[in-house]
Amino acid sequence: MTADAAHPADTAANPADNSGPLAESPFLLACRRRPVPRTPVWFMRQAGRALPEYLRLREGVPMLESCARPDMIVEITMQPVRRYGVDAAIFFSDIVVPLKAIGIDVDIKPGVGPVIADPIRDAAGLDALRPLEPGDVPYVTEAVQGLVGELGATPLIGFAGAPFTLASYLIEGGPSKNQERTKALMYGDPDLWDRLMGRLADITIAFLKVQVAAGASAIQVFDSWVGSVAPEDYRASVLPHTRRIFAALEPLGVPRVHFGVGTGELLGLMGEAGADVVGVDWRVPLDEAARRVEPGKALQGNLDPAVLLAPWETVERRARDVLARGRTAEGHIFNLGHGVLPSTDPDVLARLVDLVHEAGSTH
Ligand code: 1CP
Repeated sequence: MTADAAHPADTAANPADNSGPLAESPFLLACRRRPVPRTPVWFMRQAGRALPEYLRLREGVPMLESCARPDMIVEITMQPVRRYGVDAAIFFSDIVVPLKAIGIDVDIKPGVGPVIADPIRDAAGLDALRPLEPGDVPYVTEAVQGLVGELGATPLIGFAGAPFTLASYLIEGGPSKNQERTKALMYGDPDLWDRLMGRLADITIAFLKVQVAAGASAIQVFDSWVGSVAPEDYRASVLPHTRRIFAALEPLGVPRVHFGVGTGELLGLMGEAGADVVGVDWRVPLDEAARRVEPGKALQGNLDPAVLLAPWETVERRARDVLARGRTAEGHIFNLGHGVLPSTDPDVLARLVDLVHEAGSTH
C-alpha cells in the first residue's frame, strides 16, 4: 500500500512511517522537532468572522447548528486553507460542542460566547456530565472523514477544551474575566473539583479520540483561561487531569499541542502535562519560552493578534522577530499568540503566510 492510499491517521499515527506526504508536511515535521523545508504557519481561529465567505455561509445559521452540519464544517474548515495556504487546517467546531452532545443546555450567543442554562456548582450538578460516546457526535466523524479526503497532504488538527476551561464555562455559566467561582470551587471543595475535572477529562479524551479515529493527524487542547491559576495550584488541581488526557492520547501517535492564554508562568508545567508542542501567547518571547519548557518540546506561537491591525511594516518586523526567536526552540510552528481578531484584514493574514514561507526554514 502506498502512503497516499493509507488512512491518513495510520500514516500520522506511526512515527516510523515518515514517508507519506502528510507525515512529511512541515507542520507535522515541526511538531516532531524534525528538520523542516520552511517554518509551518497556521492561525488559531483562522476560520471565522474575519472571513467574508464565512459570514455569508453562517448567515441565519446559529453557531452550534453549524458545528453539527458536516457540509458546513467541511466548507468552513477549508475556507482559510484555500485563501491563505496555511500549513494546517483546524477542525471547525467549538469547545462546548461535546457538552451540548451529552445534553448540557448550552448556547453560543453572538458577540458573547458560550452560555450555560444551568451552571454546575454542586455535587448534584455533576450528574449532568455523562460520558461522551462516539455515537453522540456522528457529524464530527463524518466531517473529519470528508475533510481528510479534501485536505490531502495538509494536516487536520482536531481539538478540544481542557477541563479547567470547560469547568469555567460550566461553573460561571458563561464567559468570565477572572474565573472567580471556578477558582473558589477549586480552592474550597477539592473533592468535588477533582470529580468535575475527572468527568470533563473523560469527555475531552473521548472527543479527541473520535477526531483522531476519523483521520485528524494532530490534536490541540485549549486551556484558554487557565492562566488565572498560580503554578502551585495548577500543579495540584489541574495538571493531573490534563496529564491524563495527554497520556490517553499517546498511543494514537499524533502530535499533541497544548495552549492557554496568559500562561507564561505555567509553560513548563503545561509541557510536563505531556504535550509535544507548547503553545505560547504573545506575552513571553519564544526564546524565553524555550528556556521555560523542558527539553523535547516544540513551540507554537506567538505574534500578538493585535499587531495585524498595525501597518504592514510593523507586522513584518514583528513577524521576523517571532521567527528569529522561534529558531531557539527545538521546533517552531508560527501562529498568533491567540485567535485571529474579527476585525483583521484577511489580506494581511495571506501576506503573513507568504512572509513566513519565504523567510525559509528556522530549523
Ligand atoms: O458566530 C460566530 O461566528 C461565533 C464565534 C465563534 C467561532 C467562529 C465561537 C464562539 N467559536 C468559534 C469557533 C471555534 N471555537 C474554533 C474554530 C476553529 C478555528 O480556530 O478556526 C475554535 C478552535 C474554538 C475554540 C474555543 N471556543 C475556545 C478555545 C480557543 C480560544 O480562542 O481561546 C474557546 C475559549 C471557545 C469559547 C468561545 N466560543 C465562541 C466564543 C466567542 C468563545 C470565547 C468566549 C469567551 O470570551 O469566553
